[in-house]
Amino acid sequence: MERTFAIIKPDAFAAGDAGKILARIYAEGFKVVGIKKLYMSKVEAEGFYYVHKERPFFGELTDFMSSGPCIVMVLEAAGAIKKWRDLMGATNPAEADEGTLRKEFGRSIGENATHGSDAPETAAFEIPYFFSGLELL
Ligand code: FUP
Repeated sequence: MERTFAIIKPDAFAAGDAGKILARIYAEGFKVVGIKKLYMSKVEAEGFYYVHKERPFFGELTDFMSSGPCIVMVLEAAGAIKKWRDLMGATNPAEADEGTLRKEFGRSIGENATHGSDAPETAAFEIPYFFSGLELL
């Protein structure tokens, strides 16, 4: 079993799509090991996305991620990292396959409804950024 880190981003949370996205998560067979709503500060968003700090969209990205509440999760499944990224679809909703979460719920390349770790090392940073061991029992 593998664990990945996932976010229902502020656009999807504000639109009332969190329940539908969670239903898909369960339907696809993930175990929800950790889940909580939080309202990230700008500084917390900058820390989370520090790998992108030199990218031109960093300011816009961290403004958006701190613009409203989101839901952060730890999901478990066989091959969870790839399985969750496949379910999310391409970064840009306009390029995402039919049936993916970003196709159905994303608005733009920036406001794309969901986040998921892209590799085991990323998950190993992202999970403890938001969850303590006690929250994942
Ligand atoms: P992903 O792993 O699919 O979330 O995509 P990236 O790690 O490349 O980008 C992280 C986030 O930055 C995306 F979810 C949205 C934002 N982004 C932009 O706003 N503009 C871009 O051109 C690329 C990414």
